[in-house]
Amino acid sequence: MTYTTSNTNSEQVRAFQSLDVDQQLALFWFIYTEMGESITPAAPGASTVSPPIAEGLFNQVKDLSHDEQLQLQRDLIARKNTQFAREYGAIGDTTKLLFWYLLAQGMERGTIVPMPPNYELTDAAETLFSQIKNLEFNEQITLFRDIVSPMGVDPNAVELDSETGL
Ligand code: 45D
Repeated sequence: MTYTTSNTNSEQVRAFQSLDVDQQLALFWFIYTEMGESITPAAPGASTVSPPIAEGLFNQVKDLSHDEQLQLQRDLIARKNTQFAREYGAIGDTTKLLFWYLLAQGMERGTIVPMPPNYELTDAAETLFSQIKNLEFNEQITLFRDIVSPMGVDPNAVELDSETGL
């Protein structure tokens, strides 16, 4: 099955991006816990996803300290120009989704920095969360792809960064 990228979710994408970085991470976590079992990464021949590439990126994160893991995720959302952000930016959208999914699973298993207990969403994030819960599964997938797609840095779309040399 293919999921086309469309503009129908663009309002929600904008709402997501207008949250501060930590709220984006927190909301994304709550979405994961909500979707839980409905995500089936093992779907045979699933679209254009590349599991080895997602796992390669995930393993890089797994080996970092918890503080570094959190910083790396914040940097991806903030599109900070790092080596990792460029690797992320070079992969396909569905593979990006799988990478985030692996991170969320790592949080459950304790290999990735967990959510602090009792962390609360702002009203804006809560509102968006309710809207997302009301979307059809396919609409949710499309929305998440549109959210994770522009994270990181597309290595083909930026000039050399004088600060980082990347
Ligand atoms: O201290 O076609 C805060 C595939 C506060 C298969 C924090 C798929 C401060 C192929 C920032 C909150 C499976 C790929 C800490 C399709 C603080 C295919 C930390 C579908 C510690 C369609 C917060 C895949 C953190 C799908 C660390 C639907 C938050 C995948 C981290 C969906 C949050 C994936 C994370 C989802 C959330 C992943 C990592 C919803 C990940 C969500």
